[in-house]
Amino acid sequence: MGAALRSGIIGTGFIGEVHAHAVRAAGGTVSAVAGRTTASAERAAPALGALHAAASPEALIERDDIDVVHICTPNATHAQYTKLAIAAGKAVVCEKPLATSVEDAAELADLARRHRSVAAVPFVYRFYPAVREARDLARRGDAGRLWLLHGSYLQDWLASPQATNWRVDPARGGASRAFADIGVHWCDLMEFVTGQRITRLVASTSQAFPERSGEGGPSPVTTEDGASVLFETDQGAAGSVVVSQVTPGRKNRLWFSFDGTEASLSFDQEQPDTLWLGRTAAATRVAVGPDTLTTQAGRRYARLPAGHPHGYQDSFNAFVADVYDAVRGGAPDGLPTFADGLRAAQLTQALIDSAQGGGWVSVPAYDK
Ligand code: SOE
Repeated sequence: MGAALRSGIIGTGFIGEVHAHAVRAAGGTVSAVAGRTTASAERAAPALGALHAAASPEALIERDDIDVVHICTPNATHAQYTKLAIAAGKAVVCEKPLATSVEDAAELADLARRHRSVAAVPFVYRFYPAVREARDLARRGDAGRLWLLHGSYLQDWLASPQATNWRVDPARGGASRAFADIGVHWCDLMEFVTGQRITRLVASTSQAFPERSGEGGPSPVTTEDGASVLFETDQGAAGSVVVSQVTPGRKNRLWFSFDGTEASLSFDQEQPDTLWLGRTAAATRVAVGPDTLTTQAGRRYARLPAGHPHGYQDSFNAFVADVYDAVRGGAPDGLPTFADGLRAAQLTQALIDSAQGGGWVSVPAYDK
């Protein structure tokens, strides 16, 4: 274990605080935080445990007491800060979506590759022990040939026309909202667990509320509240996913069933310590905990003793711990990088093209 890594966090909202906790859990320090103004950074510094409030994101990136820059700002600003951070020789953790266009995401992935930067995107659901266990079982062939891949990712924090957020605005959040914000998590998890890649998709997007509260009264919304997607994979499987941010009562229900010829694997982020392994003749529940996990891959991320639930922050902590391991020269398995951020941007563009009348749309092959 080398000297404590020093981070800088750009962004003062909910997710910035989640990153700050994870940095400390990984043994790092938060040297500085930056927001839209010096005053917003000063207000956020105590909650983030940051030693300094930077005058601007640019000033934070230039500091020499920072090894890793965490970019936790509205989506449309990710590319500009990421470019500066890579050019300054920093490791980068950039929130998803990495960029609001495929071109920008491709440029960032290329830049990170050329600079050999540690450059990660928080697809943090990969860091649930039950998900690692599912991936290991799938890889070992325990479920047979996975032929039907389905699920949903449902939330309700936008389930009212009064509810609004910068993500609703395409200028700040990007042309896709529900899919770019949470649908990409589901697709990342599906590809990560099954090892299959989506080759083409057809999508329909919809809105529960075509108007939402704006500064001068109700204003039209162009981004989607929900999306329904059918897809095919490079290994001959078919699948579907429904994504929504207007499903009353569903807080953060990322759910999947990956069905094989021998067994089906099912996971629900709202009951994250349980991995369901279903068989025709007998059904088994595999509860997470050092004693009940069957694979090393799952056990590696089960940091809490049996019976203590693993939550969202625990997954974030595990993700950041692996990023910092990589910064120190390690090679943690399954770290989501800018290549995965680019993948998400390509899937999002395919969804937009399809929903705009494009029918079945091909998705480029994954480029590690
Ligand atoms: C809001 O929809 C949000 O915070 C997403 O931006 C995160 O990526 C997801 O993990 C939880 O919900």
